[in-house]
Amino acid sequence: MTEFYQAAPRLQNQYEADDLLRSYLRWRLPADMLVEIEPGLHRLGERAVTDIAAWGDAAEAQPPQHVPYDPWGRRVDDIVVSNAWLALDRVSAEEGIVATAYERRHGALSRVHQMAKLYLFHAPSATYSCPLAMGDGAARFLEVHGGEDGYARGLLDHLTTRDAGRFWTSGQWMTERTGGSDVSLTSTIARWDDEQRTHRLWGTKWFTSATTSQLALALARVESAAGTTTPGGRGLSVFAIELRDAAGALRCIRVNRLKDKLGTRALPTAELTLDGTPAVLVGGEGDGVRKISTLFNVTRVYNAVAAVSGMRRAVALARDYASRRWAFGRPLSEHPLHAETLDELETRVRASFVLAFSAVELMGKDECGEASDADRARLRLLTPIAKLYTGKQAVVVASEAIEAIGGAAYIEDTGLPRLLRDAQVLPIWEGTTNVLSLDVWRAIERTGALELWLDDVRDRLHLVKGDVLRSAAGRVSEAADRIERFVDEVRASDRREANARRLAFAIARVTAGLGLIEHAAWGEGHGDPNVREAIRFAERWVARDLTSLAGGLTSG
Ligand code: MFK
Repeated sequence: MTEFYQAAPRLQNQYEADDLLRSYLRWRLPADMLVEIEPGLHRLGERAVTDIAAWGDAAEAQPPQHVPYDPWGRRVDDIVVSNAWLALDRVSAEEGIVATAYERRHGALSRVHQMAKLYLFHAPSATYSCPLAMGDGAARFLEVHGGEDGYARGLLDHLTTRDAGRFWTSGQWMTERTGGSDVSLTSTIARWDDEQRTHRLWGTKWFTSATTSQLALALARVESAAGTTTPGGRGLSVFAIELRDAAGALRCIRVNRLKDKLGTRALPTAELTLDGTPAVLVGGEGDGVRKISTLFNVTRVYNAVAAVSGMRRAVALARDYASRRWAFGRPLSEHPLHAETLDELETRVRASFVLAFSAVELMGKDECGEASDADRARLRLLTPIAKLYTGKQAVVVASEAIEAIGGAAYIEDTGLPRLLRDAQVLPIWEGTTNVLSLDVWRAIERTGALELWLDDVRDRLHLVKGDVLRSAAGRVSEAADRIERFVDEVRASDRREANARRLAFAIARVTAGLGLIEHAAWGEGHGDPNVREAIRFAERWVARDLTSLAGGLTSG
């Protein structure tokens, strides 16, 4: 009798296997643009299961090491990373994972193209997407706040090139021991060095991801000649730091230690002491929190796309495994309850995808000067919403996908536990769910974003055709009405903070429902090959996630 060995889950080309991504791109992009960019997406989809995946696995297996001293006792603070991590840097430059957004070959839709690349790249990359996110955010910061300054332009060029030899990523040094969420407590000081004609920074940065980046944007408090500083977020300014000198040595920066994290183990995250680090003020003095929000709004959208990318991979693995694993006389995929579980996961992936890409589309318009005031307000609203909602979904989906595979997925050398470990950071960094829920209120109260969002939802629902989808659109409309009444109730009771998360989740669910229905309606009107699935999952979302919302949103 031959012994039984279970076949492992396997992945195909992740572009070709992703019906939703392909159908979404057919929907949103002009046909000639799609023809032009598809070969690159096919290639990246293949690399996502071959060389990039192999480098990601190797980088995970060989995490970064901190070498504080050289053999002769000199403090060097080397961070030794694997060759695989370096290869991921090279490939991300060559594939234009950041550059595509700044070349703007297709105007505002370049962002959609670039985020489609990120979506394929993130999951197998051992979170190399993190330095890319911060580099992209820094690039956008320099575009917006750097003006025509030659120094800022030079940095921007490094961050957005496809030339691997010149390509830089960036850190985002905000978090200090006093806290991650309350950035206004930042205590790093910037003093002007008149002799060297530069600022120098003194302080401790507590959570600096990707310390191998060449650049960082850091918050610090400028000290006056009299030795005084201005407290709060308004007293902060943004500084560009080039981390290393020409010989590769850190410039007045000490690495206290690398963080021992639950996940993202290939990513060198450090605690740093800034000990007179030369730094260039960018964007003028003061109002640092507001200014650096240009950066973190980009990384928040990255976070959302990365969350969907991780979910897609988890579900693809669980689905493949369900066809290979037999139990009780048939493949798992043929057990109705297992199939139902996978459908539930697919629904969450799809809803998260359309939500994340609704923010991506608005971001592209904003960057290309094509956004109206209403678009900008909706972007301001949907950025934290997309981030917070998809971050939470990513953990749920990874956990359920691991359970669907079973005990093997709990075993380290299958590589599958990483799905869950790496998902857990997504609701934490770049603003936790609660902090972002409060940011949603900030957007609503300061920009009138809710009313503009409601107008947009209602206008778009009117355009949905087809009997089946009209009825689903009616449910979305009821849920939107319910949100409007809920906000009135919350404002009247002045319990904004306690209700912030409920509101944010409700807006996320309606935005996702609208996107799923619009996509399905487009598919119906254009005979898209994936229309049946698009309708099925849109209806499922509306029936399950929106029907309860219309009746069940009560303020606490
Ligand atoms: C794969 C994906 C990888 C992603 C990369 C991950 C790398 C990981 C690195 C990190 O995690 S870095 C740490 C990230 N930390 C955060 O995201 C901080 C979370 N905390 C917040 O977001 C707080 O809401 C905030 C620090 C912004 C609160 O600060 P304040 O000073 O109490 O806020 P305030 O006074 O409300 O806002 C100051 C100004 O900024 C206001 O403008 P005005 O002065 O004109 O009134 C705000 O409107 C503006 N502002 C705040 N948030 C904004 C914003 N503007 C636009 N967009 C926003 N999101």
